[in-house]
Amino acid sequence: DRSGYECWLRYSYIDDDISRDAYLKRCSRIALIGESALIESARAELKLALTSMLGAKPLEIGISEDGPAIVAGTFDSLQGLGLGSFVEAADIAELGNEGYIVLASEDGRVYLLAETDKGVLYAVFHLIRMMQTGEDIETASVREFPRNSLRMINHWDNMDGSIERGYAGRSIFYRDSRFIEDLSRVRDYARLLASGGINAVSINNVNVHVQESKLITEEFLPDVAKVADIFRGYGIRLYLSVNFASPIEIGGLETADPLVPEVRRWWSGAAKEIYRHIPDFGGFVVKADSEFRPGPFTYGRNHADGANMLAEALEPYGGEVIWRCFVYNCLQDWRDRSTDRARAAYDHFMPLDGTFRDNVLLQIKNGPMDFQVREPVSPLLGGLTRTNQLLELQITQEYTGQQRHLCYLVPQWKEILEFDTYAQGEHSTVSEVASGRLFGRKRGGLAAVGNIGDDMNWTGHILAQANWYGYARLTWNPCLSSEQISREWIRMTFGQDMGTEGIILKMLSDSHRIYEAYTAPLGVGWMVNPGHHYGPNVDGYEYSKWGTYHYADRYGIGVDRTVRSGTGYAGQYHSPQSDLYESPERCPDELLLFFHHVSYTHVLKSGKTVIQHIYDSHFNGADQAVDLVAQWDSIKEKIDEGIYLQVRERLLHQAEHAGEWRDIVNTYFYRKSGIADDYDRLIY
Ligand code: GCW
Repeated sequence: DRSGYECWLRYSYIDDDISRDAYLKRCSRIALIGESALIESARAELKLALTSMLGAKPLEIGISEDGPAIVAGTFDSLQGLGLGSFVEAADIAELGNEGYIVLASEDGRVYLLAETDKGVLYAVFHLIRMMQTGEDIETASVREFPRNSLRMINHWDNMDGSIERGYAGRSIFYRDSRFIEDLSRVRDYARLLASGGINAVSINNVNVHVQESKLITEEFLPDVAKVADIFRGYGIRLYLSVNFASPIEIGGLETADPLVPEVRRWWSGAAKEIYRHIPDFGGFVVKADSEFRPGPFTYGRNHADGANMLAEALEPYGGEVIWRCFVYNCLQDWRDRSTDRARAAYDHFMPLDGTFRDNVLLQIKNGPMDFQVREPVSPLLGGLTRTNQLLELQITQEYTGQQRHLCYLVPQWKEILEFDTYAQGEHSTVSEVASGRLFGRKRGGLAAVGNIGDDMNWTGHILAQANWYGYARLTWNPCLSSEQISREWIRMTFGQDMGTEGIILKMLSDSHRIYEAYTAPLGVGWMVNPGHHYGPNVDGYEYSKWGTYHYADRYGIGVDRTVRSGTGYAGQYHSPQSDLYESPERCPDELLLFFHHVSYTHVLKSGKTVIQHIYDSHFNGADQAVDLVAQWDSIKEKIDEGIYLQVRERLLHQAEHAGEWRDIVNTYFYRKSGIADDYDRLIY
C-alpha cells in the first residue's frame, strides 16, 4: 500500500474540464533556459506535474518560438526578450537570490523569472501549487522572496538506521552503519523539501555517537558527497552534526581544548577535507556540554571559545556553525529548589552576547524547557541582541503524541513567531528576531527537528505531513496564517472538495488544543512516562534528575518562577512580558502553573478553579478526541481508502489513549486534593 507516499506532490488529474482547459491553454508548451542541476530539477518537476494534472505531456520549445507557453529562466538568461517593460530593476533587487516572479503576459505566456536558477526552481513549484489549489494563472502576478535566509531541517538519524525521537520508521539515509545505496528516496525527500522552500538539512543526530563521528572523515565523505549532490539539485545545502571531542575520538589527540593550537589545526584540516568533497558544504551543527555530550566546559572554556574555533575552521570556505543552546544541568537533585532548568539557556548564553564570530548562529529551542505542548517562549530570543539566532522547533511529535495522536503544530508555531519580545519596544516579534531583521543581522532563520522516516507515508500518521509542510511554508513566510497553510496542504493532498476541506481543516485546527486539554494542564508539562515520553505518568519526572517538576501536593501545584518569591525566571523577559508573568492575576491561564505555585481553589481568568479546570479540560478533551473519529468517518467516501484506513486506525488509538490520560490525571488530582468534581463525573 503506497498511500501517502507522494504527500502534497500528488499531482492528481484535474477532472474539471473548464479549469483543465484553462491551464492547458498556457501550459501545453514549456521553455526552460539553462542547464544546471537546479534547472534540470525544475524541468523534471514541471513535466511530471503538468503531464499528470493535465493528462498530456507538455511540448518543449525553444525560447524564440512565439505563442502561449511557460517560459522559465533567470533574468540574465532571458535578456533580449524585452522583459524590462514589466520587470522593474528595483523589484529585482528586492527578490534577492532566492526570490522569483510568476507573471502571466498578454501574449498567453507565463513567465517564471528569478535572479538565480534556485529561484527558478521555486517559481516552478509555486506555479504547480497554484494549479494544485485551483488558482487562476491567467492573471498571475506573483512576487515572492523568503523572509528567512536559513530554512533548515535537522535529522536525528543514527547510522544504525534508528532515529532518535523518530516515529515513522527508520532512517532514509542509513542502514547497518553505512549509507543506503539506493538514494532515490532521498531525491523524493529533496523534492518535497524544496517545494516548501527548505534550503538546509543536517543529516545526522546531534547526539553524535562513535560511527557518526566519522562522517567527517575520508571513510564516509564520498557518501556524504553523494547525498549533498542530490540536495544541491534542489537548492538545499547539507550540514553535519559533529562531535566536539572529534580531535580525540578520531584525531588521536589528547585534548579537544578549543584554545590549543594543535586542536585548532586539526579542525582546519578536517574542514579542508570536507570542502574538497563538498565545495558548498553548509557547516556544523553542535550539541556541546548538553546531556552528557562533550564540550568546552571540560577544559574550563566557554561556549564562544568552542563555537568560534569551529567557525574559524569553516570560515575560509563559507561554512557556518550552528551552536545549540540546549545547555542545562541534567543531573539536578529534585530536592534542590534553587536550580531552575528554565533559566539555564539564558544564564549560560546572555553573558556571551556579542562574542561569537559572524558565521556562528545560536540555535535556541522555542521554549526554555523542551518542546512541551505548552511553554512560554524562550527569553533568550530577544535577550541576545548582538548574536545571530536561529529558532529551533520540533516537527517530530516527541511530547505531542508521537504521530499516533493528531496534533497539528502550526497554530503553536504561529503563536511563537508572533510573540512580542519587546526587545526593541513593541513589535519585536520572535519572527523578526529569528530572521535577523530586528537587529540588522544577515544570518538567521528557523531550524526544526524532522518528523519523517522510511514508513511508506513518511510520517506514520498521514495528517502529520501537514506539520512538515506547514513548517516549511512558515520558514519561507512566517506571516502566512495557519488556516491558509492548512487549506493549501489539504487541497494539494486530498484534492479540491469543499466538504472534505472543511472537515480536515477543523480537525487540524482544533487538534493542538484538544491534545493539550487531556494531557498536562496550564503549562505545567512533563506528566509523561520517563525515557520514551509517551503516555500519562503524572509523577514520571517528579523525583528525577532532569529538572522537570510540578510540585503537586494536597494544597496546590505549579512552579514559582517569580522574581519576588521564586526562581527569578520571570525576570529574564523584557517588560511588560516580565510583569505579566510575574503576577498570578495577570499571567495567562494557559501558563499559570509554569510561573506560579497556586492552590487548587485558585480562580483562573476563565472563572473556574484550577482543580475544576483540570477535570473539565480532561473530560472535554477526551470527548473531543473521540469526536475526531466521527469527523474523519464523515468524509470516508471522499478520500482514498488506504489513507482513510491508516488515519482511522490512529484516531481510534488516540481516542482510547486520551481516555487513559483523562482518568489517570483526574484521579491523581482528585486523590491529592480531595476536592470533588462539580459535575460528579466518574473519577476513580
Ligand atoms: O528533549 C531531548 C530529547 C533528546 C534530544 C534532546 C536535544 C537529541 O529527549 O532525545 O536529543 O532533547 O534536543 O538535544
